[in-house]
Amino acid sequence: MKKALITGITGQDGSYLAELLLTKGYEVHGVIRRSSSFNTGRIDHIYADPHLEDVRIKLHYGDLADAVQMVKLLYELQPDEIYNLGAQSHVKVSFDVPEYTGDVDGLGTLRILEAIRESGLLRKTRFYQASSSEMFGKVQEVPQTEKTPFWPRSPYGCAKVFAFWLTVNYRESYGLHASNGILFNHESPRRGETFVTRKITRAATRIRMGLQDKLYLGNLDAKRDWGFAGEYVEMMWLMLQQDVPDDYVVATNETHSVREFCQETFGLLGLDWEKHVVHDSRYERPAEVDLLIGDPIKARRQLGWEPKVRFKDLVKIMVDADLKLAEHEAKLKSL
Ligand code: NDP
Ligand code: GDR
Repeated sequence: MKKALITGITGQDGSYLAELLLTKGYEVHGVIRRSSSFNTGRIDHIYADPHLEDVRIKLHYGDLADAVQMVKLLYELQPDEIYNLGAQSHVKVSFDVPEYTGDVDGLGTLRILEAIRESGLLRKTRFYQASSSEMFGKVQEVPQTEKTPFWPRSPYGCAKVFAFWLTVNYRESYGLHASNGILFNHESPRRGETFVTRKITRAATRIRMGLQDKLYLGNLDAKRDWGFAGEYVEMMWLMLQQDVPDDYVVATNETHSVREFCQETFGLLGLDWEKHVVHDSRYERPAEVDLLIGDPIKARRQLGWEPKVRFKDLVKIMVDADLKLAEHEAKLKSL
């Protein structure tokens, strides 16, 4: 039975990836942070009591800021595959906590790579790094490919560039099977509620149910290549099944503005977005990434991967899920 370790298992992608690996017969280990309130909501449905027999999902306390624990964990587990998804993943927040973001997203990756070396796993373990389209930043080429130069526009983007090159460097220096997935924005009903897509679908459905009236947003002109998280995690796994490690863009090759996301969402609910969306400059960033659109042709040609969920399908999936949540909230309120 193959053993995988996921950092960031409690996040959006970690939860989908854990599901996928369990269906493929893996023993799945996840690193979770100690928190004063429960932070395992996204994986509760797959979590099993460790007292039961044949449990294939196991959680370990740890933190990407803690190198010693990482070495201990790798030494103990000897995983076949490591998926490094843990991160302070909010771009705007990275301007507020740049040092922390650099520590966790940048140095945190280095800590895992060194832990692999330190625990003698360079020949055994395969490594996936959650790289990001944010690394492209300032528009230099459209669409963006694996060859497009990086020009990050946030502390988050800078930290991810550092982690990207470290991953390449450990591949070239030590022969580690290490790959970068350069993933463009991907969303789902499990998306954190402060990212713009989920913020919009949550607010619009609550407005539909009479639970709120306004939605405060920043820059509506930014364009993103939005895909569905559930199918992007398949690419993470596929990359580690190849004989040769490599870096791949994962995207839909379709781009839409935040404004269009609003129009589509409110439209599905029979609402006029312009009556509810209010500009608030606090949600703008000191430097913005204006246009992202990725060309996933390498992923299609070499790994046979192609996204099926398009922009409108994605909005519908998210609206349907959040409408159920809002209906439930409205019901509770009326009791
Ligand atoms: P989320 O923010 O949903 O999840 C982040 C995960 O990282 C959570 O499990 C979080 O734990 C964990 N984490 C945060 N800080 C630490 C730390 N110091 N030590 C250990 N774990 C930590 O992100 P996504 O699932 O959306 O993204 C997964 C990865 O992919 C991230 O690295 C992100 O930067 C990257 N990425 C995401 C894209 C997207 O569009 N979603 C696109 C490209 C890259 P907790 O639950 O306790 O907060
Ligand atoms: P992004 O996602 O920064 O692309 O990073 P986010 O959803 O936060 O922003 C997308 C765009 O929407 C604009 N925007 C707002 N954003 C937020 N969060 N809140 C608002 O109120 C708002 N109003 C307008 C932003 O300015 C931006 O242009 C995501 C994260 O998942 C990263 O971890 C990942 O690496 C990249 O996607 C690819």
